Amino acid sequence: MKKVAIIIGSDSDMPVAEKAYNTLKELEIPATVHILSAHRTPEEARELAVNARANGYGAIIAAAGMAAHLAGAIAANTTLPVVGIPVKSGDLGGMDALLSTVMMPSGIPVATVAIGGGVNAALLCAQMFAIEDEELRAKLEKKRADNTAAVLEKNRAAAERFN
Ligand code: RP5
Repeated sequence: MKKVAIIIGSDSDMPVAEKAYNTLKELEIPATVHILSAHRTPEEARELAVNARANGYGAIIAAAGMAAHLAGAIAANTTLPVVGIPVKSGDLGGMDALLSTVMMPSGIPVATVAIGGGVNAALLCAQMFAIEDEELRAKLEKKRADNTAAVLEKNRAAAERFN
């Protein structure tokens, strides 16, 4: 199976990377984590993106905060799908990173998830891989069914207590 590269702009973004990594692991999708910045290590970030397809990756998750150009800079150097995660960091609570990540000009797409949305970033990669992988599709369907059952159980408990 193809791998997913999770790139974070700083080690302070690690909690978001862990959410994505753990979700991918749960689905048995191979993933690697890299601390590379579009402004602090631009050459190394570019190199990862340029070589990602040849190195067995099928998608890249890029998470960064503040003036978050990491996902766009990675996307500029690969035609693999890039999922961007805006990270809450600094004085603007993640709005800065959200707008920087989501507002990509035409030609270089970044599929942006919610601020801190590590789980959804991983699930989006899994859903792309599952287009041609029946086993993975079944795992995703089971995960959704489990989530549904958990919510309905909470609903039953709430009804017992209040209704
Ligand atoms: C961004 O600036 C990083 O992605 C991080 O979210 C933010 C702050 O970085 P540190 O100062 O914590 O290294 O480049």
